[in-house]
Amino acid sequence: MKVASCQRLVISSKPSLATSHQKLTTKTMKIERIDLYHISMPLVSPFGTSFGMQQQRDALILALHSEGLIGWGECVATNDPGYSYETAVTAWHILSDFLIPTVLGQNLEEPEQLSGWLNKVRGHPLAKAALEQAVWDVTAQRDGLSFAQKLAQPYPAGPRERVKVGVSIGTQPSIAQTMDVIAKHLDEGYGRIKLKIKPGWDVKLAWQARHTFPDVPIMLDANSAYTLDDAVIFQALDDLDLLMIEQPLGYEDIYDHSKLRPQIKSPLCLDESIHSADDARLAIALQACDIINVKPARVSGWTEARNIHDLGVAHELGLWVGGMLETGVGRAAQLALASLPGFTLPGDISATARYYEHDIATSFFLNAEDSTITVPTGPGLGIEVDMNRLKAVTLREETFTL
Ligand code: OSB
Ligand code: MG
Repeated sequence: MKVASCQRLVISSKPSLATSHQKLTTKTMKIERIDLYHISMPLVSPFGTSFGMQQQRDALILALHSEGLIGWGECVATNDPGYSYETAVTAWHILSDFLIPTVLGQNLEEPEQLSGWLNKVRGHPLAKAALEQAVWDVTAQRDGLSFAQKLAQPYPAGPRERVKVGVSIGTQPSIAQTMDVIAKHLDEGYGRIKLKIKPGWDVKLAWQARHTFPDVPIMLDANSAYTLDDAVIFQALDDLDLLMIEQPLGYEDIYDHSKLRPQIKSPLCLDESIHSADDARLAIALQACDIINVKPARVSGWTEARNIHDLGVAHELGLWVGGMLETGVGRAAQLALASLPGFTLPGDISATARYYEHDIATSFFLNAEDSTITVPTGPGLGIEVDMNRLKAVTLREETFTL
């Protein structure tokens, strides 16, 4: 494919707090410059899943400059291709060599235009979503709206002010230690617990959690660690009154999930397998799930996430917003999505302190009385990026101009 060429230079900008809140009257916004940062941040505790253990969180942060405003995006592709085939390094390649050259110099009106510009690049939803987040942020700022208000424009009720959240707990060294971690998070005020499972770390764990915490909403996430032959394992969980079982089977599979679903009592949720509204339509047609975990990055961004929201509402699916251990930049945009009316189940959106000791942007806190986080109301994402901290955790940085 042919892509526009652009200037690339490595910059070092002066440390300052980046704010870009001003209302403009011009509708069309020229995309003038994009800064890309590959960051690496230590997690407060290691995060274990069926696909691996993570202690250090790599991500890309993107700053899009237009008409005196800055829109921020986070690419949640991580160190290794365990959750998705994308990594921070493949996303850097796709963004810097294809996506950014395609959008630089374009006249932006609304975020919905972006997918049309990017559709010559197949796949790579996590890379695309970083750019889309920045485009939603910058256009919301232009319109004098919060990200949530802009996203919620089609819905008469507008965005919710607070969204229900839970905590996702990685695999631990023992079941007893897992019970301690659950107790700690319940103490902090989290009202929904998600436990990561994998073969050999499932029925006993879930049984112990249910009996130790009889009234707590508990769900399990397998991250694709099982096959249809394991149906008996999921049947053994039938009487534990689980909120749901997330992505038990193949990471691209929809068909086998439709075969498993009628064999078990727990509601079935898809995460990895849903990359688009078309995938969601297929899952609905095959009755493969009761619930969808909507991660904007996995579906190329907020526009498609909202399409899936609308489809889910129309077909009475359960819906919630998933997480990828985001920094404050990504978390603000997750909260905006979760403020839409159809997201009625608690999201994997925890307080900053659950992930990072020192984040690169505004911290978020749990409202312990109702296990919610307050949706930012300032223009765009409504956060401040701490440029000193961003620079301190940056491994590689590049700026792209026309
Ligand atoms: O499957 O939902 C998942 C984190 C990284 C990759 C995949 C997943 C997760 C989580 C963490 O469960 C959710 C969070 O951000 O708290
Ligand atoms: Mg998941």
